[in-house]
Amino acid sequence: MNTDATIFVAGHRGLVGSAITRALLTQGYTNVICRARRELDLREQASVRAFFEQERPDYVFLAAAKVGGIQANDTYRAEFIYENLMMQTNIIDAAYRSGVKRLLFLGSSCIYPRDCPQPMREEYLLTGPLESTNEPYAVAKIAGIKMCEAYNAQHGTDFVSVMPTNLYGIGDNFDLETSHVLPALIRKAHEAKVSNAGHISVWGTGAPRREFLHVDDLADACVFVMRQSGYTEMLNIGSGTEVTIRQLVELVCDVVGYAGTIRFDTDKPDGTPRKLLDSSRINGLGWHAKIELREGIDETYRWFLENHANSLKAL
Ligand code: GFB
Repeated sequence: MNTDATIFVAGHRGLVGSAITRALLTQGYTNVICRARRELDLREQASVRAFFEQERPDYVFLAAAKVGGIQANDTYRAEFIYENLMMQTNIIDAAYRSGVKRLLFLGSSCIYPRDCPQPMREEYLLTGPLESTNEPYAVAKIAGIKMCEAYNAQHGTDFVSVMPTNLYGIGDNFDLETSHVLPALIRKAHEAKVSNAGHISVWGTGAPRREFLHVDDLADACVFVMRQSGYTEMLNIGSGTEVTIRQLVELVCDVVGYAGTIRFDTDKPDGTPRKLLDSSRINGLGWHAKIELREGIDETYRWFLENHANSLKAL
């Protein structure tokens, strides 16, 4: 991927797309193109085709997606399957038609069966039933992976899919209803500290285990994979660092400086009991995560303080 190649980052305002854009600019890529939602509705096939015909990008990072935490996935089931299928289908097909050199599709670790053997290897895809809270999202992501594979097989394209583990970092969504666990805990602990509240409420039992990866590590991995021209095997991208939700709350409270009580709200779902990726395939290609969990949470909290702490009501 030459530094003057035309690179389209779909979803450049999201957690992942903004991190990929930052990584590309930092690494000297000079021709990164992005479109705001009001300029290009990725759910509209004709608009997406016209955009690709006109701009003729060489490389595409497909990071546009409707995403959210366990509750958002479970509540907006129709939107999660419809919007993701539409956006990714339009982009993958338009990329083929306009002769894109290489496309990288962002999947998710929730594509693997709910009760998958751990750590989860790429070949465990479609070997068992999915977790119900995020099944519509997972089905859309599986369709994207299979579409890339089918286009490679029939049309000889160079499309690759990556499966990140649970992500966090700067640019995250801190809305308590729709966010993932890590930004939610940062906000809850911060608000409790500021208001001297005696406890914070955490969803579920605290027993589920999750692996967390800083989004800047993911962005670095995505650029790395994009450079592996001709490599089309699906790749897990994880940090190898797994914690229980209880351990995560304790870590976040420590970073934020909140010493109150933690209450578990067991009316809220736990979701998948454990989701640890086997990342040996990408590690074998020479990529490894670098950002430690504590260091990443500390940085994310500082970003939250600078960008959100004074305007929480507006979130
Ligand atoms: O991050 P999270 O929403 O994603 O939740 P999933 C992880 C765990 O943290 C669950 C618990 O067991 C939650 O019950 N949790 C505790 C909380 N307190 C909170 C809180 O205040 N907010 C949230 N959100 N969780 C999503 C999938 O699943 O992960 C998506 O629904 C996607 O499809 C994404 O794959 C990476 O790991 O459970």
